[in-house]
Amino acid sequence: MRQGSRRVKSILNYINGQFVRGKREFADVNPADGSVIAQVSEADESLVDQAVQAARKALRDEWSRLGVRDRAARLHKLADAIETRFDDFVQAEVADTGKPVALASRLDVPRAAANFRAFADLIKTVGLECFSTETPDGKNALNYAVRKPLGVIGIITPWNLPLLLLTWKVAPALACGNAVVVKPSEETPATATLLAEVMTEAGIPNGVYNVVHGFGPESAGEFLTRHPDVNAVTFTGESQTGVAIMKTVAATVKPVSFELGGKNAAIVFADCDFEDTVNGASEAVFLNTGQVCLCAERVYVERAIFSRFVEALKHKAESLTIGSPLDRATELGPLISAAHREKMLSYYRLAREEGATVVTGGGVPEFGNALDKGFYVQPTIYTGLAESARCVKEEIFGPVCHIVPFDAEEEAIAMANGTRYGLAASIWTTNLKRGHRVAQEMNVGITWVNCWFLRDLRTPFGGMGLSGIGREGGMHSLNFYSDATTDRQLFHQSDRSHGHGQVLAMACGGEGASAGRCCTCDRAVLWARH
Ligand code: NAD
Ligand code: 6OD
Repeated sequence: MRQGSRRVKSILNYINGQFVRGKREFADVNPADGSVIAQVSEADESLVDQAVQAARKALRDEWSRLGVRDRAARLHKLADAIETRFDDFVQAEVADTGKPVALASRLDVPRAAANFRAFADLIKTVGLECFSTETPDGKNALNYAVRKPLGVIGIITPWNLPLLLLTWKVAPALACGNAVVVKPSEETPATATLLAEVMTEAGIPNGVYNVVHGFGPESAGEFLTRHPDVNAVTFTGESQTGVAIMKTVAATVKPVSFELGGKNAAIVFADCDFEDTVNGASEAVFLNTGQVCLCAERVYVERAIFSRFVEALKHKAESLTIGSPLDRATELGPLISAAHREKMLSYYRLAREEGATVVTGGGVPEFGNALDKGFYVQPTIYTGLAESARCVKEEIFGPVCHIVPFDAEEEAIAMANGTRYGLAASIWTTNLKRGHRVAQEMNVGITWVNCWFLRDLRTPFGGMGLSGIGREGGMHSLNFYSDATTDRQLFHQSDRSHGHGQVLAMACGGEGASAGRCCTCDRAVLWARH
């Protein structure tokens, strides 16, 4: 399709290894200047069904039957393929989200490759429970668990870190032997589709990874979550969307993993390393134009350094380079959409109505060029709001924070915990004891001390309260994306001393057992069930 003299590309659905056009299209808009960069093909209910059936077939015929090492090797190839097309992924992510090219190059795309490597390595090394036990009549037995894929996983993701968050779910789902149907955000469809282009060269069979485009209610998102052949739903997005999805999946009793919104706090003690803390807090508030679920929108600062801290963070905010995402020097890009900017500006107005003092920002920057059509806002800092103010209670999801002084540690803890969200917190202090003590008191899933968004992919990630259900990361992801079942028991005649040991006997699998003997040790197997 042509727009003016420019060619606008098409972004298609990806089903069973083929790019597929839907009956309707919607526009993919570049947030930096409001231009249409692509027409996206919307999947209707029948296309979503085709994707689910393709996934079910691929799962049955091929993927779940591959050995773990083989699956892991292909996930490594996928990581390599992402790196080979690094620039394409960066450009697509930047055009869709408006995030600075420097940020996409250092965070989003490297993390996509790292996600596949992390789960490929983990799946090869993890074990499950295996116990030596005895039958009631005193014979030796092994009782052990095996990991089985759940089946077809519906993956629904948001627009703020599109590729990072999508691969955070696709990687462990595939590692466990599942097939997936992903529904990326309607705002950022490009990198999920680009990922489809590298699936075949990485040796991922057709139908294992499928992409359907569209919206939420009465569109691809809802069709996927209510589909009876989708075995589990993993979702990252707003808490209220989580509520809607939970109602839908209840009808077919699917397990869910929810990573939802946050209203995160940073607590800054007077004994902090001041410069490091101001830099760290600036990242925590403004990274990705404040559009990271982990961003701090509430900053509590010990009174002795309150004024100095406010002044220093103001200086940082005003020094951030706002501009074109394509410029390597840009630190702050636009918000995702005109609608999100309108929401942001409504909170900027509300803050004033609620009695905030505007330390800096609160408006829209002017560029005098095409960027004036983009969805930019100024980085903004407030003080002076009551803890009960809506701006302090509600997730805003932009480059904004409210700074509040405190006198005592307990007061800071109480204010930080005064929210129904429970995703993340950061504590800034050089007193190590205090750092650990306060971290333990935070009612959140993730607390950082003297840092922020420092991730080891093996640790649990997720929130409490309105911030989510379940944990992903490392073993937590594997446990969500698979069922551990105790489905085989091999019984050996009383023989505790045999050199091969009982675990080896277990590893010999069904054939040895069905032949009546253990294929490893050649002793008689008294009884086996498969
Ligand atoms: P959103 O909830 O509006 O949309 C997320 C996805 O859900 C999109 O793909 C959308 O099409 C789909 N969707 C919407 N309604 C649906 C429905 N009824 N059924 C099925 N699918 C539906 O979220 P967003 O605006 O894209 O993202 C921003 C939000 O995501 C913020 O609240 C942010 O805090 C949260 N988030 C949380 C985490 C986390 O790890 N906890 C990470 C990133 C973003
Ligand atoms: O780092 C991660 O694994 C993760 N899920 C980050 C989420 C960021 C939210 O915007």
